[in-house]
Parts: sequence; C-alpha cells; structure tokens
Amino acid sequence: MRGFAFLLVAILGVACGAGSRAAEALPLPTGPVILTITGAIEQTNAPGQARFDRAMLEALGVTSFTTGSVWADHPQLFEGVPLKAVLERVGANGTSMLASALNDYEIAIPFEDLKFSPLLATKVDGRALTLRDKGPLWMVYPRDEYDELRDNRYESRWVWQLNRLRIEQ
Ligand SMILES: Nc1nc2c(c(=O)[nH]1)N[C@H]1C(S)=C(S)[C@@H](COP(=O)(O)O)O[C@H]1N2
Ligand SMILES: [Mo]
Repeated sequence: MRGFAFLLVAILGVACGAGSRAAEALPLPTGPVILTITGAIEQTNAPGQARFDRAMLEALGVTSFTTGSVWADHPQLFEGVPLKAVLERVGANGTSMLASALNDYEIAIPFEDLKFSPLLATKVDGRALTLRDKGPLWMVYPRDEYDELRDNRYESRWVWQLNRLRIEQ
C-alpha cells in the first residue's frame, strides 16, 4: 500500500510537471516541409531541427492584417502565422535570427521586431502564395501601422520564399 501510494504520487508529479511546463513534443511533418528552424531552440523533430509543414504552422493560429507594401500599389490582406507563435512553439532562445529564402537570400532579423507582430504569410488577398508569387511563406510587416517600417532596413526583412530560420543567441 505504501508502495502504491508512492507510485501514484510519482506518476502524478511527472504528469503535472510535463503538462504545465514544456510544450507538447513537436509532431513530425506529414506534408512537404516549408520551414526549417535551427540554432537556439528547445523543440526539435529532426536532429537539431524543427521542421514544419503547412498544416503544423497553421495549427499555431492564423491572423491577418491589411497593409500597403513596395510590391503593390494598393493595400493587401495578408494572412498567416505570427512569427512570435512559431518562435514560441520551438522554444527559441535568441536575440536575432538569420532568415533565409529558397534563392539563398538571407538577412538578420532581430527579436525586437516581434513588437511589430510580423506574420509568416501564406495568403495574400485570399489567394494562397505559390512559389511564383513569393510563397509558400512570406515574412510580412504591418507597414501601414508603424511609420518606422517605411524604411529600406525593414523592407529588406520582407523575405519572400522564406524557408529557413536560424536562431542566434
Ligand atoms: N527571397 C528574397 N526576399 C527578398 C529579397 C531577395 O532578394 N530574395 N530582397 C529583399 C530586399 S533587399 C528588399 S529591399 C525587398 C524588396 O526587394 P525587391 O525590390 O527586389 O522586390 O525584398 C527583400 N526580400
Ligand atoms: Mo533592399
């Protein structure tokens, strides 16, 4: 009886600890991987990497904003997953991230940019972004909400065909 009670307490302790603290283990992607995160992260689903397919990203919650950009002469509706939600899901501990694209374009994005709530957009004006128009993921900023975003320093962070993030401490 003593043994049983002890076992019960031990099991409850482990269950509560796991539930309250760490995020659930990152599942394996089942569709094409569109984003790979490496570097200073706590959650992985491949050696040293957190790999996401579209469904895994969208499960983190899709939000939207409408903004003008240097690519269009009218404001557009951008829908996608907040960068912050993705970083939280992998337990990113960094000060900056190196964002890279399919064409190997790369640029450093400081964690301070999270204050602007950038999105990893998957849709523009209701259309899914394809490889031909800057997809499948496009890092976008709510430029019309913040004057300071109207600057080449930030335009260069609108990484289209984004496919990699490396978290740096
Ligand atoms: N994938 C990718 N994203 C990119 C770039 C690029 O070359 N490749 N150029 C960046 C830069 S430097 C700027 S200023 C903006 C605008 O680039 P554009 O005027 O060539 O479209 O997109 C940014 N995003
Ligand atoms: Mo640029």
